[in-house]
Amino acid sequence: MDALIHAKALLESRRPGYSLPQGLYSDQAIFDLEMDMLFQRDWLFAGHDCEIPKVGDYVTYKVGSAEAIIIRSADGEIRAFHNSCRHRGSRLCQSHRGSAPRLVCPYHQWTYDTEGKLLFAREMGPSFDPTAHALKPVQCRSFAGYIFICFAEDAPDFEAFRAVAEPYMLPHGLKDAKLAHSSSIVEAGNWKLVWENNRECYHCSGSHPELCRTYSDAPTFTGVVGQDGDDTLKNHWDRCEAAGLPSTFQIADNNQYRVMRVPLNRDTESFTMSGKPAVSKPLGGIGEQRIGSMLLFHYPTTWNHLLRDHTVTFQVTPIGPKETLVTTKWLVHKDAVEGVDYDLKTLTEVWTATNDQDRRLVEQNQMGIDSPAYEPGPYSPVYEDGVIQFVDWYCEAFGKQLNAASFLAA
Ligand code: 3BY
Ligand code: FES
Ligand code: FE
Repeated sequence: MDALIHAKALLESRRPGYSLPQGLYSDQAIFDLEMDMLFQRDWLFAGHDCEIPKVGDYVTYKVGSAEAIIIRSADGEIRAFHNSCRHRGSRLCQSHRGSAPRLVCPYHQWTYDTEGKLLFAREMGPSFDPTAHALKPVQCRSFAGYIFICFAEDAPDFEAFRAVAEPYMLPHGLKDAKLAHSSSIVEAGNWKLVWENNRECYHCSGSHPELCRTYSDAPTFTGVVGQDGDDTLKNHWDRCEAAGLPSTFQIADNNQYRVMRVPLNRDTESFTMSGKPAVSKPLGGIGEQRIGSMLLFHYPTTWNHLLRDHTVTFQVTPIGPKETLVTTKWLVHKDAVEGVDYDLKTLTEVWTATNDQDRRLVEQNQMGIDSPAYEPGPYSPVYEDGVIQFVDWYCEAFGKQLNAASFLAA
């Protein structure tokens, strides 16, 4: 209860249009509440269909105390379960990815099928009912090659997001993708600082020489204000929509997600040093050239760039109040062959460099916020409206959960 009161007081003390009070970026108690009340109650991006193509392939995904096993079941469906054995609760899958026809608990070998049913439990006596000890399901949805899960039984609506995003994503053919490369970096900063940094390009010209070859730092491209009055965007949308690609700016009523297609600089086509495509066998078979990037974000776990030749996806996983895992995945056509259709360095070098530059920015931001001199500072209304929008979403979503919890506790 003390933590609840503390969190509410911090949220109430924040000044709109300003960075957050220090405690929201650094306190363990706040972090624990965020995991329980935000991350474990909302839809989270957990991976891609193409990472688990065969029956029994699985990945695990952990936020706070909750961990899911996301597995391809025998019927071809993707399902998710809590990674906790129904015997005495041991973690069942102990590596981040794997493949198994059955899930066998390492502790006493209770054995489950790919649909979570308990198949085998040794010497449990005549009254033992295996059907009462299936793995606990985690809600799971997959569309356009993306998997989202929700740990809460009363998950919020997912369909409105799907209805908006799916038409933008389907032309990119991610059901026929493969994972060309994945990178995981741990940034010594709060997860909200990772997001704040992502939601503006105010820092781009000073920090991202490689990315700036192809990605414009125009506030209308990264932010959420002024898109309809931007002729460059409008011309791009008109051309792409005429080619059958949904492109216009759309944002959720509750601010949680946004989609939009943006052009890349001049005649460039992909996030490479030359601006030329990195992959000669494009995803989705889109005929139109120079379609730029389809930008998708969904708070609190993912931002994405869907290009013509490949897709780059980003996953934000908080580890502690000052530690965040950022996982980047490069997806290419499943038949594209490394060394023939693409070169891995050419494909990955721009974002590998950009991620490292962003990691440093986030870490330095955290260190400065930890200073006794820190006080919340103003966001640029021109370049940082996307950050304001993120912070507003966070304060509203977290505040709502805190209010509901204190109502229940009263
Ligand atoms: O990944 C992105 O979309 C953002 C846009 C601006 C900064 N960052 C690179
Ligand atoms: Fe899993 Fe005992 S805890 S079999
Ligand atoms: Fe950046």
